[in-house]
Amino acid sequence: MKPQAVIFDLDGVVTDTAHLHFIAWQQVAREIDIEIDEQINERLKGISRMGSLELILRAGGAEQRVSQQARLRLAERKNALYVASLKQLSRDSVLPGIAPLLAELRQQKVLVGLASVSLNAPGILSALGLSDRFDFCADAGRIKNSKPDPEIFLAACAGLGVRPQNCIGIEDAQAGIAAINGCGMASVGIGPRLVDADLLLPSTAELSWPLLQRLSAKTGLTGRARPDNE
Ligand code: B16
Ligand code: MG
Repeated sequence: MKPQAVIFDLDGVVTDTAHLHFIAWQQVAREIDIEIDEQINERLKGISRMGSLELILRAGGAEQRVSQQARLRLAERKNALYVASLKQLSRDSVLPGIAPLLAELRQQKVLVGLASVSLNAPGILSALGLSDRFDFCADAGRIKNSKPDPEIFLAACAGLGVRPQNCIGIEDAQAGIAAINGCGMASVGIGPRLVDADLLLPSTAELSWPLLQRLSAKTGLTGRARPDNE
């Protein structure tokens, strides 16, 4: 049994940009006297830009004192810092195991999708030299709800023309695992602190086509219930 498609998260799965998000948010948060730590950063993974800012303001008890206009300026400033830091990305920034897996999936005629809520995803894929490796990238600009809502994964499935129940999703964030499970795909979690994934791996280096095939057989892929009316 093989999946119709494998759908990848970007930050933390294809490349490690989570620490670049963190450095940019840390700098912006300090400007409004908020200190953020790695624990907060963990909660920002898979959450949209404005959603991340709201979480930071809440954590710093600053929701009341920062106006909507100031929030937009802070989000813009964070993005400018983040985009500047993306200049350091190159083909060498692709995480271990990803390039061989993408090549194997193409050889196996399994479709490849991207489900990132980052508005910078197209630029990042291009910097990594991977733009032509994905059959469809969901457009984060058209998504109303970021992860844990399944919307971005459902958009990737729709763009690829596949049923979620026949696909595997790969994520490094707990919110992302919830999104994958929520649309009935089989889930692969990358990293030490995740729970609830059908397959948990310590890092992307352990990803392989035989493992994904085994996961397809184990989950039966089509045997999952979907919460909506499909
Ligand atoms: P941007 P993913 C997410 O990407 C990041 O995990 C999250 O930390 C970030 O806030 C979000 O993208 C939005 O990114 O500000 O570039 O639009 O994990 O879904 O690939
Ligand atoms: Mg991620």
